[in-house]
Amino acid sequence: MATKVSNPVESDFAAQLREWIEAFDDVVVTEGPEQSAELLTALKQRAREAGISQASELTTPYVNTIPKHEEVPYPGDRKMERRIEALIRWNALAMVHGQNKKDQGIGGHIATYSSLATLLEVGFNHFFHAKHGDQPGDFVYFQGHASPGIYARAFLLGRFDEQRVLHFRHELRETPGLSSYPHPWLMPDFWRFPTVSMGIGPLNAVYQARFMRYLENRGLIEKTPRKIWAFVGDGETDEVDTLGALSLGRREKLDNLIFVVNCNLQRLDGPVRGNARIIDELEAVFLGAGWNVIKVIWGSDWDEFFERDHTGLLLKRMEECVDGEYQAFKAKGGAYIRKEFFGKYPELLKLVEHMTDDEIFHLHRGGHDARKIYNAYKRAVEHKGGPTVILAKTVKGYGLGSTQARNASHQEKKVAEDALVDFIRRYELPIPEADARAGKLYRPPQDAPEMQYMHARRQGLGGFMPKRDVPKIDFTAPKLETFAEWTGGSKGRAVSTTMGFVSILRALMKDAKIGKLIVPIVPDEGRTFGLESAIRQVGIYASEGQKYTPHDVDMLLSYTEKQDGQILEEGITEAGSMASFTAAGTGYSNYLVPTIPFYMYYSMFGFQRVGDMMWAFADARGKGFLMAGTAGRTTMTGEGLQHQDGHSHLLMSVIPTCVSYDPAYVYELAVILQDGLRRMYEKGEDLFYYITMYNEDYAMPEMPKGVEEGIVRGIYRLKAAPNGKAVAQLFGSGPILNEVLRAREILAEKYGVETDVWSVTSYNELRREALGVERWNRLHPAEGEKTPHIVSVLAKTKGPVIAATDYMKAVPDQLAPWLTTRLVSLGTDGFGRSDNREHLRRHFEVNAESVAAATLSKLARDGKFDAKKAQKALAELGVDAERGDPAHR
Ligand SMILES: Cc1ncc(C[n+]2csc(CCOP(=O)(O)OP(=O)(O)O)c2C)c(N)n1
Ligand SMILES: [Mg+2]
Repeated sequence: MATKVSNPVESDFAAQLREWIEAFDDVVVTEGPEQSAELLTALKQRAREAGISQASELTTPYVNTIPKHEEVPYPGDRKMERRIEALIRWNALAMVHGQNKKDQGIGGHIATYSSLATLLEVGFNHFFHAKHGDQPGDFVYFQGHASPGIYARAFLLGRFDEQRVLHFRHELRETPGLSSYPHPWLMPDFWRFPTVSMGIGPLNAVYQARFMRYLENRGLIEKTPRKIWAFVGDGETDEVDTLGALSLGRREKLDNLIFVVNCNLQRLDGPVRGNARIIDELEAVFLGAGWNVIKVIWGSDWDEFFERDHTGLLLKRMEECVDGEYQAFKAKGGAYIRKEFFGKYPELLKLVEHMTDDEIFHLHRGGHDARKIYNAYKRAVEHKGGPTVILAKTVKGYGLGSTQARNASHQEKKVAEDALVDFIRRYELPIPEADARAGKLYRPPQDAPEMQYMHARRQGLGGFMPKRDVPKIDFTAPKLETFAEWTGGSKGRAVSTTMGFVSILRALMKDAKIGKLIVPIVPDEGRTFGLESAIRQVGIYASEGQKYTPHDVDMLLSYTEKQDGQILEEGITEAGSMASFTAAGTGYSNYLVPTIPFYMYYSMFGFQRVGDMMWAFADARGKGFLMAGTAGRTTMTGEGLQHQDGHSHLLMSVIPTCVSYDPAYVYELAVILQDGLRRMYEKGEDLFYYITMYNEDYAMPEMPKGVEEGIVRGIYRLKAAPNGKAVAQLFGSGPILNEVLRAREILAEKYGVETDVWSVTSYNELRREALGVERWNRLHPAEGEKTPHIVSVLAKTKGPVIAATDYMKAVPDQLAPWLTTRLVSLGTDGFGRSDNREHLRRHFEVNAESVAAATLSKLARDGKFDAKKAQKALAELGVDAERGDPAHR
């Protein structure tokens, strides 16, 4: 029987293969690794040319990317830095531990920082530049859960006094506290980037890097070698947000961007990839996305083993082990590692025969080795042409004794007192045992050598970090008069509020002073909003310009991409667009350039898709305009259930700094935009605006006199019944205001019922004001009662309030506490449908007929209109009283 080996063809081939391998080995020995790699690349290229395809290799051996012989020596005083790191670790530990002893369950994290400390310290001592001159320094997105370490460092540097640190997670006491995580809203002088919601930090970092280039290419900031560092958890990489925008980094050649993934192999519940190796998986993902990948897996103490291991057996053993095993090694100690890791092969056991179990246990991982980290950072900083990721292997809960590398380590807040004593002994900290047991903070005097070293390193790099300081913005908003074209009405021409907005936007971009600060952002919906003219006017930003002649070059509104283009056309990514909005909306604080973003999108794909990012935007004190197009559940026709938004105003009402409006007319929009520019940029209020825009065309009236204040406060009377004879008050917003106006005519003409019509531009703002007044009244029972705006506005009016909106009934219902028995809300509760406006509005009972019918019905209930006549009117108006409720259909 012929075996494979006896097959003459195959054995010939096997011999050939052997020859090739021997020849290659020769090259490796004589020419070295770089030339060998070059040879392989050349061979691969040849194979491609010959049409031979081969599976692409996206993981490299499980060793450090930078070989020892390419390393540069460490420039810092390692002994000193180790001591500083120990002091920081101690204070972070003492802070969290102490706080939980004092206030059980207050929380805090130590295991994350324990794994990250050296990765951060090398950065703080040698890489992270603070602001220099008028340029902000590097940006660092810290892993949110590592904040105790950042606080401990700031404490050592004297940035916080002891009292402040003792109020970690006690933010509501007399002494100012420290927020749990990075929150610029809560600590505006300290934190810049909210990162604690997993995935948002890395995504924002990618777009921040791109936005930095955008500002450079548009001449708004100088080109600098500044970097953006994002520290990311390995568990965090499971969030789609974390990895979703990697290709942008490559496409835009963002060599100002560095990710450091803290691969401590664990997340909250257990291992990130128990049955595999997360570093291999991430290497493939990042390499595939075109990033420069630097693996920092093994510490310097492993170098010697690699040198002594001539057979490749050590690497083989490393590649046999999965992360679940690597975690167990660090949890179970040196004897276990000797037996289970080295013990598998007698040759490997020999490598460590001269070492004690304790020495074996303390063999370092790359992410705890400052020299390895330094070399990786240096390469990352010097790398040109694209972003870099450093995959650093660490140990979760490093140095925390029995907490280290345990599945539960993420949630450990307290450490056994013996472990605390153990800690100070191991790191030789001059803390009395009793103080250690009590978890007391320890800060050497500021003239101690450690402190001086820390200060000197930071001074050399520009100063403290993190730090957020925002000088007053010098900005004057254009006066309302400059918007005359839009407050003057459309002179009978039917236009939509969206069209009105685009023409305002175009005018703003032409403004000599603020035009260049405008940043229009759009996720592939430019044409939906009629942005073609703006595209031609200012161009789409393209870092490499336009390398092709667009097919529509001969047309007036051709697709124009420019290196200094102004529009950020993000493609179909609401999350990416929101990240750009975040970068631009915080430009005033991060670059000292008050960029004014206008992010235009389908309102349905707003908060419900990227709400967490909007929340982070508010936390970051972002400013700007969210322009929600194709709004309304009945105004957006044809597209149906997944597109028709009847609830975003409710969703946006939850964000405290979001001011939201639902304007009906272009003049309202103009007033709101002007007021927004004034409040956010001129007055410096930390707000952002949510404005719904519609695509229904109708003639835009001229602005009546004296309504400006009403528009921004949320309500004004648009039409008053003659001689104050109104028996009901009709509220309308957005295009439904037109239905309400028609209802007014029906009521007057057919039923002799006179009404006032009010335009309600913001129920959210009216409610907020009323809540504020009500609270004041509650807290001052002995003083004269104040009146909420909505109550004073309606004080002299008679009859019920019938409020109709293209949003859910809950939107007007927000005023119910102050309108007691007066309010009837008509809204669009229920699933959307594809149909035209007429049918949609009849279905949701927000058309003029439904508004009129509801008014008569309420008047009847109130005894002001004959009930039988009201019932008859319903039929006359085509309102089917027995039809199913659209809220449930
Ligand atoms: C969006 C989101 N989901 C869940 C959490 C809760 N959470 C906080 S830390 C954590 C585990 C983090 O693991 P990893 O990213 O590996 O960081 P490590 O602490 O291990 O460095 C989880 C699930 C969160 N903060 N954000
Ligand atoms: Mg982790």
